[in-house]
Amino acid sequence: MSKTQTKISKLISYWLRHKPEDGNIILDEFGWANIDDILAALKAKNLESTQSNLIALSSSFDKIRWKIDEVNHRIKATHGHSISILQEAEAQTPPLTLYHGTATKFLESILNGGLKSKQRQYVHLSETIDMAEEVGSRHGKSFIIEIDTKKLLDDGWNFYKTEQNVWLTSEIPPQYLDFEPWEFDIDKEMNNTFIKELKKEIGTAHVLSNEVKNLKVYAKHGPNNDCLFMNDNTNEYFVVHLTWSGKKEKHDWPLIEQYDSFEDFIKKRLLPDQHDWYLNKLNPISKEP
Ligand code: HQG
Repeated sequence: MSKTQTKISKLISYWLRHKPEDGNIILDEFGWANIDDILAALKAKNLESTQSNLIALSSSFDKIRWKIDEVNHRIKATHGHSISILQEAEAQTPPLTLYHGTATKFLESILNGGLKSKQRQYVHLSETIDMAEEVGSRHGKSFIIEIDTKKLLDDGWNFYKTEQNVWLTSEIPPQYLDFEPWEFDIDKEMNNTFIKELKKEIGTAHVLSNEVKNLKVYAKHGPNNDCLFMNDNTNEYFVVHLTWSGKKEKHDWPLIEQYDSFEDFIKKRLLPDQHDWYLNKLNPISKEP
């Protein structure tokens, strides 16, 4: 794509998604603009184009971003709006699981506040892990969040599907999000169960014996016994491989991994665990001997 075409495509997406007034363009309530208005706005910036050029440009993208109504000479963005527009398509039933690709630097905030639409009108979700991976990697080290759409539908969320199989929905609180293969939705009972077992297993010589009073459970590893404890005072994190023996263990058991911060845990443990999790999910290790 030439520099001029890139400039034209970014300008049009900017006007259609975020600032139509910047090009003296009026969108209808569904986000449609007259192509003549778009061409006039481009001309005002010394950029010449035609409807057929826009159609060719739109089909050259790596993904669908615009919808062009050639008969009525209209154009709209299919997704990514920060301005409020009505969805023309009826709300639809999404697949049981959708994915949101984000960057690890956003994780702690998302864990606490859920998925926000930020500058956009909707949260954007992908149908495949690959699509989510591509979206997340635009912001940094990519991390995949799984969305339990059945729970959201039961609790009243609407989902809209774009031409590009991007799913749009409202902001999503943290309890509907899965950060595979770790579970962060720890209730008081689970916290007490894990703390009680930890106290049973560690002897006075264990590195955690003086910390237990400041520890709380932050997450547990779905497939195995690993449990992430956080020290409220020092903001340190410990992954402990509980033996669930219910009795004092010898030497330095249960074994632990110490992390200086949550970011350190994400980098050294959560991200590698997720990579293995999806690798096995996508290419299950064959069960044949
Ligand atoms: C993150 C592209 C901190 C969110 C894609 C994302 C998509 C939070 C970023 C479309 C947060 C917003 C949209 C919270 C969410 N705390 N960060 N509580 N909640 N975030 O670009 O989904 O290629 O607005 O995870 O394909 O990356 O442009 O959203 O990382 O369809 O056509 O805040 O844009 O389409 O970033 O991308 P964005 P997005 P195009």
